[in-house]
Amino acid sequence: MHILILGGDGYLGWPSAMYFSELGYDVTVVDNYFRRNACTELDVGMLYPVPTLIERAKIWHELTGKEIKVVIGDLTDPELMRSLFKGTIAYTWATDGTFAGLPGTVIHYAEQPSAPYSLINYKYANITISNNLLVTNNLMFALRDFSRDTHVIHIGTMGEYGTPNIDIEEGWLDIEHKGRKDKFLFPRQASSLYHTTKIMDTDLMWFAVRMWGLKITNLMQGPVYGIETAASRKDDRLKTIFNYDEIFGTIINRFIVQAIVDYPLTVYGKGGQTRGYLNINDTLQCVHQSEKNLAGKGELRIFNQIMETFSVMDLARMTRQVGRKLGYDVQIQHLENPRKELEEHYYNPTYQGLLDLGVTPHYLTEKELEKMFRGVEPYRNNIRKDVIFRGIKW
Ligand code: USQ
Repeated sequence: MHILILGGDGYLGWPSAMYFSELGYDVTVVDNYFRRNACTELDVGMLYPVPTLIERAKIWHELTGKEIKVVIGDLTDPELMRSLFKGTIAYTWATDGTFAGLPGTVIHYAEQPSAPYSLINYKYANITISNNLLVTNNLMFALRDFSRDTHVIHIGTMGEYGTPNIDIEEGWLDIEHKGRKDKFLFPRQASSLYHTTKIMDTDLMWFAVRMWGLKITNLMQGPVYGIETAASRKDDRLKTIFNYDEIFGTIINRFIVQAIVDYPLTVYGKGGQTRGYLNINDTLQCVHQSEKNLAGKGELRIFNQIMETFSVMDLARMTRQVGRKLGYDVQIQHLENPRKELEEHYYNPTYQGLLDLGVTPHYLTEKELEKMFRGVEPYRNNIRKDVIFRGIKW
């Protein structure tokens, strides 16, 4: 019952830590504050200040009596990664400093997650490539050398597939070629450098599964939205990092913030770009079900982690409708698209695997959108219009 969360300070990492701790798991989180430091360096603003990971673990301990052990450190350093499995790790904060033991599951969120960040210039491209690939490779070798039975849950992205003109399967595709059949990873064609590093992650993990019999679940996630989880309702200081800027904010979270400050909704190009979306609470469910029903030895299991699909214009219209009901004068603007992507395309992904494991979807209803407006409103005075759109070009 020991879960190790790499990237435990992030938008999904911290809510996952509280979720599993609440369920009675022993949880260790590792983070080097990459996201926070990048937000400071790029001056992107955040909806509200968030206590450090150590402060949050202490608050959690005071409120629940449960301990989330914290390691502050950079997982691109192979020795740090290896120490988490060798038992030589010194915790940065823990009430009990003895080694928590080999983890049954590692959840790997420790990646630079933003497509625009990866395309600011060659420097940010290189940071994205080196961070994401080194962390994944360090994890693969640490498991090979110390803990081949640990199950890995890696957060991949639907963006690995791009927008092909055929149905998207869950990770794999059966091919018949010149009368012979085989199964291959579904063709990947990412439209950002960040998404390309996720393709390379998948290839590193597939190699490790074939060579060393590791057990890996790769969750191909779409853009996540939401601000509250059950655990964060205990205390505002436990709320997750919430970005609404062009670099780290994802579209639904951005649109809600824009509507609240009368900033016309930033639809890039025609707005026919269609993606699969999910609520942050469903990410937690998906990760939990993947943890309970683990991948087999020598298996790279892939699920598409989305609950429904929308176009950018669908989202803009829904936000406008709910915003207007709440008294906001929401306008929609079509900006020249800073990205290179199809603005009208076929999109038909399969996403049955996680539902079959028992995940119950929360859909993006008007009520859900209204809850998000209510969650953001108290912080409206913190919202900076200057970070909403800067136009980072692909
Ligand atoms: N978009 C707009 N206006 C905006 C922001 C985005 O029209 O103000 C459009 C984008 O052009 C894109 C779509 O909305 O077509 C989604 O953009 P996004 O910024 O919400 O998401 P994306 O850059 O694709 O990346 C996010 C997460 C990433 C995750 C990915 C899943 O940051 O970590 O991997 O969603 S997916 O999109 O399925 O690849």
